[in-house]
Amino acid sequence: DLRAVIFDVDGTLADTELNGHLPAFNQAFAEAGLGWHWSAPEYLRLLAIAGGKERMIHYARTQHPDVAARADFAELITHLHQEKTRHYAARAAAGATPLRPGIRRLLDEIADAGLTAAIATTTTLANVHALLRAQLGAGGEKRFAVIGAGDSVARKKPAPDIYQWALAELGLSSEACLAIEDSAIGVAAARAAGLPVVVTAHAESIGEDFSGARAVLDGLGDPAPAEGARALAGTP
Ligand code: XBP
Ligand code: MG
Repeated sequence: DLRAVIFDVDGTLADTELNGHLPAFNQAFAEAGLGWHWSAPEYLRLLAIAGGKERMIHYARTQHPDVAARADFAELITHLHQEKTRHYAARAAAGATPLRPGIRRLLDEIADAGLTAAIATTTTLANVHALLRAQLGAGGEKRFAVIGAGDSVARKKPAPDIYQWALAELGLSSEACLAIEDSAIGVAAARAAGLPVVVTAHAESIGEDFSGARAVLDGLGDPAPAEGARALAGTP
């Protein structure tokens, strides 16, 4: 029996990457005077590496080995990530990262059905708080019984760790839960933890390998008004 729905955040609950995370990274890079700048297509490729710190480390090692070899590289990454997180939170608080269509309704339906909502994300906890407060109000975080984020676990998606952490916190088995994800690495993480997964794809994730998912949808929004009206009228 289904008891809980566990949501990914970035790309699933909200459109956060191109309007939130990417400009926040670029702001941090510019302020540090590194001369780094990620274009949208390059960033979408870099999303294959989950986690902002991990993504910057991968980028430096492959594109700027001189920087990666610096004695203070670890401190540089920590500093860049702190600044990036500050910029992201400010953007989220200003409303730059809207919920995807249908999410508000789905959260209400989950609560009405007596089910539990939870979060399993690789992004930083402060980012989740900023997003939920801006989009769902002061009580936004309380709509999720458990929030597993960022460095709660050592290994980020596609490792199963954050889902296993959330299951342990919920005290539920994987069969009692459903994961909602938007990306191939998210599907891989949920499947590796034994959860059934539904994909809510979008323009940036369509075409990724979602094998193992129960269903691949192009969003969780309401049907178009005309379609809904036809369904109600019972006409084809
Ligand atoms: C998406 C991610 C994150 C963000 C960056 O996570 O890969 O790394 O892009 O966040 P998910 P941080 O879809 O699992 O929510 O910089 O805070 O790591
Ligand atoms: Mg995602």
